[in-house]
Amino acid sequence: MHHRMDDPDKQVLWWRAQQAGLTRREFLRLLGVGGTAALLAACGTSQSQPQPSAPAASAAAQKRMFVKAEEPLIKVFATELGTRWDQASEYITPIEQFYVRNRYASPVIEPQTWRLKISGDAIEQPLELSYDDLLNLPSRKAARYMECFGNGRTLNWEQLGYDVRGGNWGFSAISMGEWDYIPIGEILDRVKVKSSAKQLLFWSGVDGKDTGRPMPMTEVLARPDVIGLAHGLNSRPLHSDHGGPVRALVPGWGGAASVKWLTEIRISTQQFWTRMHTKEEALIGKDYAAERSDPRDEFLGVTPGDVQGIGATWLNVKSFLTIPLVMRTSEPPERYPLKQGEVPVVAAGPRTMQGYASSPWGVQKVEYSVDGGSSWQEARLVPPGGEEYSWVRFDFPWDATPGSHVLMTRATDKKGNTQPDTIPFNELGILCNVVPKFEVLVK
Ligand SMILES: Nc1nc2c(c(=O)[nH]1)N[C@H]1C(S)=C(S)[C@@H](COP(=O)(O)O)O[C@H]1N2
Ligand SMILES: [Mo]
Repeated sequence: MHHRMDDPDKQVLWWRAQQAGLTRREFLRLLGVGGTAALLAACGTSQSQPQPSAPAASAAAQKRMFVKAEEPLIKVFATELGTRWDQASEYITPIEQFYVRNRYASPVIEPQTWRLKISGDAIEQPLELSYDDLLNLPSRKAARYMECFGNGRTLNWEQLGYDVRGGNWGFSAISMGEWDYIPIGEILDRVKVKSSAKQLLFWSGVDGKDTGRPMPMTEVLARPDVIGLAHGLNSRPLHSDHGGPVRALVPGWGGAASVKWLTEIRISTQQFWTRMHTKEEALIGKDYAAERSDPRDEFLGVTPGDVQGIGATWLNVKSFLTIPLVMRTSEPPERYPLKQGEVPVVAAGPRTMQGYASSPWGVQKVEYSVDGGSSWQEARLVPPGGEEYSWVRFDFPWDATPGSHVLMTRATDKKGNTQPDTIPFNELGILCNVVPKFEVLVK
């Protein structure tokens, strides 16, 4: 059904082609007609792009985890790349800087072999779509942020003293994309969903055998135009690292709901349990009574014993400055701009501080404190943004005087939620949206 491009040289070529804005079809045509030389000519030959690995390297060493170049990003884990949020300034995150959260290596799937199967006991009309079939459906374009449930986990260790498990993302697991997507409503209309439908499962199983997660049908039906199947990112065919050729897009929910390399949708009268909403991406702790499974439910790669908490769904209101967080208690990831315990240094004098704030419901205001939380003022919101499912940039003037300072930001969303100073403990440290404290040394 799919084809993995295991040849690393071909992967690099495909990566280059995508950076150059070539479609998969153009890429294959050029490769077929003129070989590597024709392709490189079409892509240009920028030296900043990765070179094919040395032929002497072993097959295992050649296995690439990502299609795009890792170097511009922070390496949080072997399969996780974080955005350099301290360098961010744009509203739409460039693909080169867009965070990647994988459990396995990114598979490269050729659109012409890709199929989407829609089945289940709660539809009347099972359906199978090719890439062309999908692209023939009405498509929409929208700017939406993607955020991992683990974004901000660092604050558990650094500010709350909580001993949690998971990647040390800082604020590197949030990015803003401009997506082309087919609204899920288009699919639902065609398969004729029965009123008995209880859950919709987005499934891949292509990157590894156990990737996918369900949503309650009520949640899907509440937003048939917003939830969708994304095939484009930043006006290019969806990049392989971000789930190309097609991924689920569930704005407002943590990234885990937006299943990449989508191959299957199942709409069922029963409930599904997957790793991506039970032992991972779940609120687990004494403040969260675990969900209950039924023996008749379908367990995909997990057992009833893995249902340990509450599968995380909606994101919450957050904000951060474009300054690296000091990591004292936790160990900084690879290529993090600061060493453990190191404090960022800025020059004394008047300056403009910048940041980003996000919420599924849109950001209403951002307050800041430059005196460790004694006094607060309102920051200026920088258009565009601030609507539902989008982030917004903000800035404020600061006259930096020599010495140590703690800067804080506190966003309030359009639903009236304000970032708290603390949250109850959860084992995976997810959805940590406490008011962040940024230490800086002014010299
Ligand atoms: N098939 C598959 N889909 C997946 C994942 C994965 O590991 N496999 N990771 C999820 C998680 S946890 C997040 S945060 C988002 C990240 O999307 P991005 O890599 O495009 O930023 O993809 C989600 N979809
Ligand atoms: Mo995630």
